[in-house]
Amino acid sequence: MKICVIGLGYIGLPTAVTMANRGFEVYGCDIREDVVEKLASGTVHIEEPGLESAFLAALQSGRLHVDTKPSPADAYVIAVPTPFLKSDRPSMKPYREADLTYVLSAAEAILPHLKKECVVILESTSPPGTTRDHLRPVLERSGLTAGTDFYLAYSPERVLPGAILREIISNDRIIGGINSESARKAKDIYGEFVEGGIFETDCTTAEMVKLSENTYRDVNIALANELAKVCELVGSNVWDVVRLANEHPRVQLHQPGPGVGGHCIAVDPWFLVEAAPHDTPLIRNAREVNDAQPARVIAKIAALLESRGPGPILFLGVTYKANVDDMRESPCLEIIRHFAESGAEILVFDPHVEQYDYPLEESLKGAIKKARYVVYLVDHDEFKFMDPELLAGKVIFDTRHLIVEKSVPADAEVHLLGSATKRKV
Ligand code: SAJ
Repeated sequence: MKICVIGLGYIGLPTAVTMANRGFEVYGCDIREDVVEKLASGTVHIEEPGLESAFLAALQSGRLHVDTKPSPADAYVIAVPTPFLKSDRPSMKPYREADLTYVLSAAEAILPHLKKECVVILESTSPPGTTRDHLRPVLERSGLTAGTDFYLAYSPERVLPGAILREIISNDRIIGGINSESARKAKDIYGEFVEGGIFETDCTTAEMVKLSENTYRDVNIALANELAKVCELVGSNVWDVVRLANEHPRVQLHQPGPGVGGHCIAVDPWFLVEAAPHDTPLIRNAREVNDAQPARVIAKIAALLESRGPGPILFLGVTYKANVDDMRESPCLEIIRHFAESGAEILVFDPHVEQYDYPLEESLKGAIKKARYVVYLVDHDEFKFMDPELLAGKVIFDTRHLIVEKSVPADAEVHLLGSATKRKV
């Protein structure tokens, strides 16, 4: 079976690679010529554990081909971005709404190749109704009818960056068809490589499932961030509170932090607000709480600088979360930019990032030596086991609970987000 995967980014590329390695003839395409050139020369453009070797294996098998245009195929998988734009709708102002341009131009690109019995699957996270009300009309301009002449389904990607290749196979899959025949046809394809359960439903329900999952996480992170504020006021430590509350069999509190980044959780809840602007105050509020976290971190560091005097500030981590190279929507960007623009002496170290707006330090050790303030923004593994002597005399602000008592010398001053007590450990 020939599959054409449209969009070779964080989801499309691992999907194309997995399918090729499971025996499909895969034609991957991306509108970015630089990406296609790089891939054609045997180099992957994103950091993801195991991706490069799996990609090379797929290329060498002769079953993976890359191009800037779609090829005729039996099935099309659309995995393009759905960014969000500032909204002009009065009910959404000052918020943003989904931009379906990439999804719709992918559909346009498929159109000349669409024939009877083809299967078209959208994987991009999309507002409810996208498959039925936006994708279907474009594809039906072919003169073919979705559900009878060709099959149309929505199947959200659910993989966790950092564990994509494993989760693409092991996670359960939701497949929402425009009708049940479409869901079944799409299931036949995923059934070739998915080892988790595959659950069939309609396409709008599948779109809602995806958005609900990420919104669940966003709302719970907002709750943790709010609990952190309460703990600071009442003289408790939120990390202990979360850990102990989670001993309850029906409680699963999330972790507080410097904010929510990435291209999913910080974006997707807005698609639900867009669908029902007057009925989603909780979701909107959670977004606002999480978006305000970087400003809280900035205020806390500024207060330390005010009372302890100026000095070089080392920021540890730039990415949106641990052990990835992705900086999209990272809360660190706002925090670091603030201090850089306010004239503070800043140092930045992130072992996963090669290029950034400000110079990056080459070694963790060297960077810490130069710093007076050490701000932990990302919980990369590299930051977990630090030579305690390096931190002697430093003023530390930890937004991720990386500092454990034993790892810090007595004369370091440690401040922890969500904890009232300055921990002199
Ligand atoms: N974060 C916290 N506290 C937490 C958990 C996360 O502050 O307790 C922050 C992280 O530091 C990061 C952001 O939230 O800045 C998002 O990180 P994440 O690991 O929660 O999620 P993503 O964006 O990397 O991946 C999510 C996943 N969704 C869920 O776990 C429900 C993934 O399965 C999805 O495939 C992905 O979104 C997506 O593409 O939608």
